[in-house]
Amino acid sequence: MATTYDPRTALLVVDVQHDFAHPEGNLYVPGGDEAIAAVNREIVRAREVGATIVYTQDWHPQRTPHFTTDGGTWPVHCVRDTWGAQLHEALEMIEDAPRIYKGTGGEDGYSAFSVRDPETGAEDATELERILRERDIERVVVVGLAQDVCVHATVLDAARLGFAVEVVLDATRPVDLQPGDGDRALEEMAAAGAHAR
Ligand code: VGL
Ligand code: ZN
Repeated sequence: MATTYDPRTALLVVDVQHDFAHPEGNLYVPGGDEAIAAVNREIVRAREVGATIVYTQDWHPQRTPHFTTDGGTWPVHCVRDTWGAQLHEALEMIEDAPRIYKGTGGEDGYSAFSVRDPETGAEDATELERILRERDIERVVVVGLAQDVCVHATVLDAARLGFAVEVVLDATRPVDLQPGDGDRALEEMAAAGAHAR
């Protein structure tokens, strides 16, 4: 059954950026480009009934311990103000929708709700929770990339913060850095109370 929307639901469109969603991107998530049509379908549905739509972007400085070049986990990706960091050109854009930039200070920005210093482990909140509370949001639908990284982290934070959570499976794809990461992420999200559709 299709996901439903209402004014107390927010659609979180996670990191549909060239580096993840374009085959020439630096950290291409397999099938990421194929998920965009499904993401757009959700955006249109959410828009029709006045649900809140929030776009997130991974937005890194050139040097950060998030990148393998500085001892981290990931190839260089989503460096702020580059093509790779732009939202994919095929993504349906809603004017005036809030945008959340994460990782801007060199932190890991996996969850749309929080960032984490990879060296000290210190966590800090993004503006997302405040935006959702201001609008009386009680439920979030999460789509975008990558299912086993930023979608996963966002879903777990949303559940922890007390939001009802749904993930739309055809509108996300795992990066599967280790085989099975995508499936493990699905299990953890389900265990946290999120519903997959
Ligand atoms: C992401 C790996 C590194 C994501 C961000 O958006 O899922 N993945 N940084
Ligand atoms: Zn990143």
